[in-house]
Amino acid sequence: MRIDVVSIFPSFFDVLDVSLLGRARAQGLLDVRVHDLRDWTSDRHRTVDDTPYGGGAGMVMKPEPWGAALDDIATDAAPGRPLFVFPSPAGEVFTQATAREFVARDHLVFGCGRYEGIDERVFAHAASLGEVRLVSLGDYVLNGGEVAAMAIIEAVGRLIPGVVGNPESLVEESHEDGLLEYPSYTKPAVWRGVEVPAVLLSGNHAAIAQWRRAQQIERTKVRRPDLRIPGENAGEPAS
Ligand code: 6GU
Repeated sequence: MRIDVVSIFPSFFDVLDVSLLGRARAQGLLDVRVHDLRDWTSDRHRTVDDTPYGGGAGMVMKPEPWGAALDDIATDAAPGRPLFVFPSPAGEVFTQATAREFVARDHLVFGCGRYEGIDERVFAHAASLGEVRLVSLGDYVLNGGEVAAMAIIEAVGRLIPGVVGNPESLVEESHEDGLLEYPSYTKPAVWRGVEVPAVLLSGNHAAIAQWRRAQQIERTKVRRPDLRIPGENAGEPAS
């Protein structure tokens, strides 16, 4: 998979060299290229922002550098039209289902906005070069798209076959089955006076699976009442 990132702070992405994704890049499973938006400016000050039409606080990212950057990256890249991902608190919420959609693509291009956002016309232009998604991490505000893009790249990157060593660890985790993950324990069996739940030491695999499922359902109900429990009717109490 090819991923291009456009940002005015390319060094945010230095950490892509470490851990699982760093190894995936070294192995050629993931081709990530980070670009400085200012390389597509043409004035002496390398200006990327300007005041908003209509007034208001803050600055807006100018369309010209973005247009030039996206044109170059779309034509340079692998065959097929890219998926442009613009992290934005005004976007659709990014979920594990979104990550699975994105990993099916050959080429992702992340456009990281700062300030009050990017001139709206840039999104329409990107849509002429490929598909466009505006994606939010959740209902809070970050200073720019970089940290969100990192999170999305990690969530998508670990779904590429071969990136995560044991593929079973991909299915047995929070959100893959619509539920939060069950609690985990390791040795010692008693730590600071607290015992590991006895069922986990029983060797009874059916009982363990049943206990884990019940734990998943219980903690999902308590911690995430907004999530549907698979097999239960929405909003109705179990009869
Ligand atoms: Cl994707 N961007 C920004 N700037 N803030 C956010 C976000 C994204 N998701 C949550 N907050």
